Amino acid sequence: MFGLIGHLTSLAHAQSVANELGYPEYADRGLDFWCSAPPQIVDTIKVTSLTGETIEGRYVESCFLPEMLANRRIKAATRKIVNAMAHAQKHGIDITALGGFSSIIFENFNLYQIQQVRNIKLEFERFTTGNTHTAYIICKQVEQASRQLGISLSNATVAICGATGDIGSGVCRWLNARTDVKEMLLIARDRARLSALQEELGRGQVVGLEEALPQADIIVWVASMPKGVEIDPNGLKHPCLIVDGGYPKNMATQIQHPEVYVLNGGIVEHSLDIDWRIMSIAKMEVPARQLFACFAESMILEFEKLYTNFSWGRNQIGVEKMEQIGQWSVKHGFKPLLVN
Ligand code: NDP
Ligand code: OCD
Repeated sequence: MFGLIGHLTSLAHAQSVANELGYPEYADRGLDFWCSAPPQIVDTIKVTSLTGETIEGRYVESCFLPEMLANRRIKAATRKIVNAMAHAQKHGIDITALGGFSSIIFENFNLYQIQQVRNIKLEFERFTTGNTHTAYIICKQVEQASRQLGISLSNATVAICGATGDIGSGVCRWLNARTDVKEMLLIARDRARLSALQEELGRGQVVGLEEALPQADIIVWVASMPKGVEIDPNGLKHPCLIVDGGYPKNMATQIQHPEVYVLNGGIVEHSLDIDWRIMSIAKMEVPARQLFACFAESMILEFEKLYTNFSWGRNQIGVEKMEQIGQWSVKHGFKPLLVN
């Protein structure tokens, strides 16, 4: 059985969907309440591969909210993640993806140290960040959507916001090794990590966001920001392809410009309908078929009977593993979401 650990994007989002899912007692409660709420299994899922095999999974809501980080409720945030992991393990889930901020919190706050959660000793090999598949799908979106829009990678400048992150560094490695992209602009806050990445790649310009945006034909957003930023589409190149892989979205507003194309980044579409209800809450356009690539990674590992933390640790996503998960992704019927 596979599992997905996820969370909602804001307190307002959580309050608005709790009723709909049959949790009226959560609907009008504030951040303090969510800080003490236990994890819940809120969905049972069935997915069928193109090979014909059907697998079953569970969605575990951790009750983490990004406001916990913004309000420095760090202890609550970390407890949410380890409690959700213990919950998944207690329910016999073999391989669980740590969606959105779950893996970021796990790594940033070194939660390896909290292996014992009440009577459960966490077996970390039962969890995967899902980031290898996410990085692979974002790269395929860049390659295929740029072709749809007539942007040639060999003439293109690609800005990667969150370049030094787990997904961002995987994307940079792929663009460097597997494409002929003309220029890469590397964006993040920590200069030392940017220099280390630049040295590893042997290329790429380290620039600030303001300087990068007007130069970029393609912008990949994979920064771990609890709230999105506003950008002015008139200050971008036209055409410009934006692949927003953040969860919550890195861009705060819906961009309305005829030559700026915004793609939901790190999203796959499955070839067959999936029996679940969570993706309508996550506001997918086609909720029966579209899902986060990190979640798809745990499904793929279950289909392949690979009960191991395929994606783990930080900044170790290499192109060979991306290629491997990519082959399995195609085999089981997942496709990157492209421009309509
Ligand atoms: P990491 O924490 O590993 O990396 C985050 C990156 O963002 C770092 O480079 C960090 O560098 C940078 N960053 C953070 N804040 C800012 C900022 N204000 N301005 C510029 N750069 C910033 O995160 P992941 O790679 O694991 O995840 C990245 C995003 O992808 C998250 O939003 C996550 O929720 C989402 N995600 C999406 C998935 C999907 O299936 N679509 C799956 C998993 C994750 P620095 O701190 O130096 O600025
Ligand atoms: C990307 O990084 C993946 C993160 C994905 C998060 C998925 C969100 C799914 C939304 C469904 C959640 C329903 C929870 C309702 C909570 C009610 C109270 C227990």
